[in-house]
Amino acid sequence: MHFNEKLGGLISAHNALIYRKNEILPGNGVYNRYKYPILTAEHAPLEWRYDLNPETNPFLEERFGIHATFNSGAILWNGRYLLCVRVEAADRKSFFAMAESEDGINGWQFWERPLTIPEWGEPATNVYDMRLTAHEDGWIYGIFCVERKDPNAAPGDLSSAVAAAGIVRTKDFLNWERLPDLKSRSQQRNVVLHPEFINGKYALYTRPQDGFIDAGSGGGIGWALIDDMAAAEVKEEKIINFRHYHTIKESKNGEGPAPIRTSRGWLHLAHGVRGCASGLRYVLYLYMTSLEDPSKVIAEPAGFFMAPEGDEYVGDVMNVLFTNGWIEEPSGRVLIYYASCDTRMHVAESTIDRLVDYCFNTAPDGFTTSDTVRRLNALIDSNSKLKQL
Ligand code: M1P
Repeated sequence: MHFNEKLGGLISAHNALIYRKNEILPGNGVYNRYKYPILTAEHAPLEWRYDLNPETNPFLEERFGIHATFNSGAILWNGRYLLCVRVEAADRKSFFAMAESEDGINGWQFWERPLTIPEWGEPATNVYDMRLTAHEDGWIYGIFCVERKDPNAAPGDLSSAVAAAGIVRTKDFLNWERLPDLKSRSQQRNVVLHPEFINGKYALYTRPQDGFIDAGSGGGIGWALIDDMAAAEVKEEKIINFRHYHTIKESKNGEGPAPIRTSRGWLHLAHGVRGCASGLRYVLYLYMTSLEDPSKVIAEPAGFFMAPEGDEYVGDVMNVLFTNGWIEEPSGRVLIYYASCDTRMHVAESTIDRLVDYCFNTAPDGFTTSDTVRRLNALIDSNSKLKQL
């Protein structure tokens, strides 16, 4: 086939993918998924993947492999729906790229170039999972995982790594100021900035971990107050959302995006991890903390809020839902951006009212089978008293 014909085919297929209209699916009352993933590797611009010059690429071969588009920070910024996407190249390195949509659901397209994030200290081997927080100090902060090879790894150990929290800030998503990495006694991943000052200080949700993979003695999602984001240091850290034996978060958990202020408390979205025969299973859960003291949990429904379904089970890292972005619209609609299997991005929608109702009116975990049966019987009992059933 002639070069131009081949290129025409690529362009039409790419446009068809980007402009495919998404469809809302029936839900469980709490949220609704949308049918199609909103960003996949195939959404990456053709200019990123192909040398489009027939003289240097007569076979129109892909020259730069994009492998996955996942774990995206999200923000509604001056009426614009933006994602800060974790894009993974075929060489396994992740980088960040902004994508934009007119309505938060359809037509997601990457900006022309990926983000160039300045280095701090020893250059990172990999960076990923940026959480965006529009802070009341006027900056938009991005906190992300910075991965470097473990300097203490034994000779021949080519997989041990160290995770730290990298920090950047911006006012336009084009120019990023790099601040020093978060100083912490432990490794850190899934660090998120609270949007408001707490007693004049910045507040971070942390996730202390003993090793690169294992949370170990890190008991769950932590909370630390920080004097200065330009010299951020975890001096004191307390666990506010604990892991528990035989729950969806017995192995690990981590804050998702920055929490949303509601009239009844701060609404939080997080991920929980447990082990099973097929490896680690990542699901999403919700909890609420007090407006007076955002480090105090006031509601947490038992179990998961969202878990992989259908095609979402399959991908690079199976059985994983992960989130680090959501958007609250002025109408109260909430768009939840989540990734499946470290492979692709999806969107689900709900409202603040529905999510808060779910948090306060779904019973908390009782940690035993008998308590689960008691909760189920309580629901059946109250339904049996209804005349219409
Ligand atoms: O592969 C699943 C997820 O694993 C990590 O999450 P956590 O730190 O909780 O284990 C992260 O690397 C995340 O990017 C990834 O999606």
